[in-house]
Amino acid sequence: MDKRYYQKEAETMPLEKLKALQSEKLVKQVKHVYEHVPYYRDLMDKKGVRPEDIHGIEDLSKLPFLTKNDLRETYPYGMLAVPLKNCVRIQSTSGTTGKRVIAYYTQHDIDLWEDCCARAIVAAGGTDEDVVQVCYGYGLFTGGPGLNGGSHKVGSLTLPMSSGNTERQIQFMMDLKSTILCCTPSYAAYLGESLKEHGIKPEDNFLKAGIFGAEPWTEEMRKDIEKSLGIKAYDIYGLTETTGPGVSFECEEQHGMHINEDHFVAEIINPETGEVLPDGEKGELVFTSLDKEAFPLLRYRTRDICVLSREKCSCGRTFVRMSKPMGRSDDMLIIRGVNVFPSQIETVLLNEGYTPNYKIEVDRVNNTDTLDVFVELPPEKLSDTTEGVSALEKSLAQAITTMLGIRPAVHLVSPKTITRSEGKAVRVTDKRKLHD
Ligand code: DLL
Repeated sequence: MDKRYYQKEAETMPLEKLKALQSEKLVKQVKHVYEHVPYYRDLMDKKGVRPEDIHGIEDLSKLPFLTKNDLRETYPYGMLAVPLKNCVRIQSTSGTTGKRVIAYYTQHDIDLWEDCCARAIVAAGGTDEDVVQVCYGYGLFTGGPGLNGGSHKVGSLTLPMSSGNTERQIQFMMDLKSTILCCTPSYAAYLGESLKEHGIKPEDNFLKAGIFGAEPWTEEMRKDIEKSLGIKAYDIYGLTETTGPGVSFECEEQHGMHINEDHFVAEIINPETGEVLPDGEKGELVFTSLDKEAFPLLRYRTRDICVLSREKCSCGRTFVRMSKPMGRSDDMLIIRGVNVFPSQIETVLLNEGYTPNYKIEVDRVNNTDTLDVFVELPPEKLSDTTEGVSALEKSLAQAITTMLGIRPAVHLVSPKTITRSEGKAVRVTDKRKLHD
């Protein structure tokens, strides 16, 4: 067996064969959904498209889109495509942006999801010799269960730690010699910080790799985590609606995340018009799940903005690569008319030598938008004069202005005063929305 892949035949499939496979699966899937999900059948009928019109993936764009709103409208059972008795599990979104979405799984669906996570672990160098510490949350969130299942499939020793309890995380990490860490990048950064406080140097732990995702993170943050933990940090992407983590993952090349295209078809669309864009153009990512039985969403709009690339990858995988999501079309801030992604601010902070412990606050005062950035003063920048601090604030505000084109108010706060996150970090408060 080639240890670089978990399922080599699928992962390195020639493009033509892949397209034929996707087409065959799509035709079946559309029929399955049309017959079993009255809500989607209505959408198709309204668009004047019938299952017989779909001959292959070249016909994908004839199908209607689905959005999170559709899932809320059909809550809780309206999107189910198999009898409830065939389902063995539910998972759910965190509901931070509204009512929770429930995803259903048959055993077949769980197996394919865990295969996707196993592919991600193997791509990060995981084998049955590894000790995989999973500190994504367990429960309704897909992070813990997904990576847990993937790690089992690889045959690694799995530590189902869940999130939080940092003292215990460190104790198990050191005592059981964990080699692969799975958690959100913000928690990985916090673990790095905590290890340092315990006097544990990066070379003292046994970790070799980390598989981090579930929230946006920048290349600067990757470097920061790699340094503090002494590892190679890999990105993993996914969403509850499509199964969970593992829809795409990074290989050793780390030039985008390979989408598991034997199970999911990816499209990039213009979020305003819905028009399908060619590879290489930036837009909203849309997924069609080809194999899922219970909750098989067709043309689901993720709201994540990214770019797809079919450039050949040196790892041998043929699956298309997606860039790191550059933000979500629904979390992009428009401040004084300027489009701002929180990740742009994070890039500046880390480039200027600050830690990823920051908060962004947007408000509207006297009809003008305000942008406040709160960031911890790293101990090495501590100055005992207020002039010293305000000079640092001014220079950081200037660097952010250069990046964004609008001027923020920067507030340097004492180390350790910004709450650390154990799961997905919530860094932005838009008070303008609270006033509505
Ligand atoms: O966050 C699934 C997951 C768990 C992915 C563990 C990776 C690791 P949801 O809670 O449904 O599912 O949130 C999905 O999170 O649409 C993206 O906006 C964001 N997201 C997920 N992975 C990444 C990533 C899980 N690697 C939403 N980079 C998605 C940036 C990510 N954003």
